[in-house]
Amino acid sequence: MGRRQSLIEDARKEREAAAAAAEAAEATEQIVFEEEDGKALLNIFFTLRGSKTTALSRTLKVFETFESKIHHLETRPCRKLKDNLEGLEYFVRCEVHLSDVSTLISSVKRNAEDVKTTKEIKFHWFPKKIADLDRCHHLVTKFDPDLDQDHPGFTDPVYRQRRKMIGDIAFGYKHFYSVSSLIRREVYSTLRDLYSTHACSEYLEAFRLLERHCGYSPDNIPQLEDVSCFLRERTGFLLRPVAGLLSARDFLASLAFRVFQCTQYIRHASSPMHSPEPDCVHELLGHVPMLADRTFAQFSQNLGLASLGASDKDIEKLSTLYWFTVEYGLCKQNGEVRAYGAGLLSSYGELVHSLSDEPEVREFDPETAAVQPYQDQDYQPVYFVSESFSDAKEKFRAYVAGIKRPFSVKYDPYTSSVEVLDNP
Ligand code: HBI
Ligand code: FE
Repeated sequence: MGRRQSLIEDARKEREAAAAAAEAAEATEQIVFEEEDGKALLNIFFTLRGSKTTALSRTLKVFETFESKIHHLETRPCRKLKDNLEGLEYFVRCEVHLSDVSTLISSVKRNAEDVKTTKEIKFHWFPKKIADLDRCHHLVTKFDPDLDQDHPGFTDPVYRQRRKMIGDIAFGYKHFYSVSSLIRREVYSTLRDLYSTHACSEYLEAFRLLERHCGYSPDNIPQLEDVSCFLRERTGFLLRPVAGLLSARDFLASLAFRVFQCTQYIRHASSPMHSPEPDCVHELLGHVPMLADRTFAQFSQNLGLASLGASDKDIEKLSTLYWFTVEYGLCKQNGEVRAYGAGLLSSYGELVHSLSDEPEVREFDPETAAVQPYQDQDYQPVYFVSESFSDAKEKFRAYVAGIKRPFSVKYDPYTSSVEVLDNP
């Protein structure tokens, strides 16, 4: 069969399948995942019995009124219905805003007969299995030393070239591969001195183990592979290299699979205590120890699962929640406030600031934290303090139940994949 012939054949099969689905049930719903959300693809079948010219134009007017995009329109012989004098059936495939679907259908029903519909809802594509994370690699150019004039390495071509080389290695990474990384002695020792008085107990325990088993020390270069193996044994989390700041959607999606996307280049030597973008100091000293805690790991994965296929608005809220918990969270411990956020534990200045009298500290509440404005240029003016990780996890569970998604996802740890379940 020639290519054109096979395309025609495919199109015919597709229409027949759509027609069969419409026969089986009126307004059946099927979820397809695409790049855009808030839109539905409708297949509408109808016949016309009145004066056919006005009936047709009135029916087509409905599609115009709802500004639907018509993908396909055809007529075909239909002899099934005895009182169908015209002997034709109409088939329209169109794209329409989700909120207009039911009004559009009822408007068509007022003008046409034997209306049958099937609906597909378009949602953002999201990874279904761990290897799909190879496609979650969309970088955000903000803070990139090649483009951001304020980046400490902007005027240093040698730094930029090395940063690019490490980034390219990460970019070429396919699931399961390893590269090495560095921690600078100065940062390591300075931060380490603060941990016993500023970090939460879960962090301190994991940090001790990382020093004992994974080569965390002021003078050593921990291997990503070693750290990843350590985390796998503790909580099943894996590290995979990434070339820079990822889009929030891709970054959160990987958490759903207990994968943490980890940068490997290090901050510019001119500012050892600060990096505008995530670097290996931030990942290894900030995130890794916390990911070794079971409850915190579960909380992180739940954030990721809630993000799969979510609308852009909900991604924004979830990433703000991530900011005030995983990055800048505080928690109560034995009557004291301690830090668990990676942004705090990897920044000497802000770690001290967060536990001083300066910032405002509020009780953690997901509804509030999800919409709290934040900035990524200076210390936070507001922090949220959780009673415990279990408490934060429970509160987050209640919050997620309020996010509208017409499907639910279930993680299968045996296959590292998510099952998508249609909600009835
Ligand atoms: N990308 N590589 C990387 N590392 C992060 O920590 C990170 C990210 N993208 C977005 C992000 N963090 C968060 O600020 C949230 O938007 C999820
Ligand atoms: Fe981070």
